[in-house]
Amino acid sequence: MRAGPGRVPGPCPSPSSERSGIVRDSGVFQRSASHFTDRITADGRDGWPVEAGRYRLVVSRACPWASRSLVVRRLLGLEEALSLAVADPVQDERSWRFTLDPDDRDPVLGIRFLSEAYEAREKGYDGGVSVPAVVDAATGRLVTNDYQRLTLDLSTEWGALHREGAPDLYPEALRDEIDERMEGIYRDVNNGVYQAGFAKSQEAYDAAYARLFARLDQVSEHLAGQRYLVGDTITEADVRLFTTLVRFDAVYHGHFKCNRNKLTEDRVLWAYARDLFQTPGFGDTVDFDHIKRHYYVVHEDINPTRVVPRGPDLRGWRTPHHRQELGGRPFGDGTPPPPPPSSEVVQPL
Ligand SMILES: N[C@@H](CCC(=O)N[C@@H](CS)C(=O)NCC(=O)O)C(=O)O
Repeated sequence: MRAGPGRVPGPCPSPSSERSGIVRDSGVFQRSASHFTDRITADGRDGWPVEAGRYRLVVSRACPWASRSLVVRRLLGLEEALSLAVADPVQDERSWRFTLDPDDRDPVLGIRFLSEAYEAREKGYDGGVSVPAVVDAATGRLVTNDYQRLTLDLSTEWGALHREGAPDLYPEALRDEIDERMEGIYRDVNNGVYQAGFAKSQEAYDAAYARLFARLDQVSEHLAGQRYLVGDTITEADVRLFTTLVRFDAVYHGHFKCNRNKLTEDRVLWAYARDLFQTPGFGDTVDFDHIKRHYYVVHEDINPTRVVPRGPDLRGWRTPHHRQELGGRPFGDGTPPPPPPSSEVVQPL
């Protein structure tokens, strides 16, 4: 199924534009909905049954939406079942490309650009090409780019392939609370930083900035007394907050003008983010080099020189966080994941 209206079609946009959304007349950045919303499920009702080795997850380690799926895949131990393609953090006019691989081709899909999988799915497709994307390896066709649903399905539909000791990231009894938290965090924080960064009017920027820091203050207060966002274990809500916090000082604070304060200046959120970063499955998916190069090089309209800043100093991420004093059981009745496969190891800090 192809859902929702596509982005305004047209010639290949320049790499400097944010191609996953439009800026309205009011100057407000509006994110477009995912176009391909088929689901990979245990019963295969959309024609895509969960199957070990059948699909390829295409990500950029720079992208916060794709990084959710990187973390969840690690926590659930799906690395063998769902293989990984990592795109170059810097897109060109044909969007995401596999220039980190030998011969500039993804070795499994045999393609040079992710757009080829979109085209295989829909001939003449002229909408946005985004990560994360899941591709059917045998046919080379895109299955889904619905990042909101993808991680929830990895938790709830891929259960037969989870590792032993995998945590329950979306426990049934807590779903309402998790959904509610995630909704506010999505609107004001995950997407809020983009609305500040891509605002084309002072009013739009001011509004996004105000909502962002009001929400961060509220979340910080909440997390002062408990280790995780919902319940006493890591859930999907923590994954989604983490992927924005880990980028905050490196890109959002300067590049997106989210500069009331740095993450490191909020005692609670900084300790919370460090706690997760040091938890297996989180920090070992993060590549700050990819993150910085993507934002500062690709968004030419807000950083015309494309100069990538050297800072911030990242060594603080490894310092003690003391959050265990709040209790909490990170993996509930489960266990932490083992180290990533050698092919997926990211340069340590
Ligand atoms: N709105 C996107 C959400 C994911 C997303 O925005 N990914 C960004 C990277 S952080 C992307 O791939 N952008 C490429 C582009 O817009 O050309 C979608 O359509 O699914």
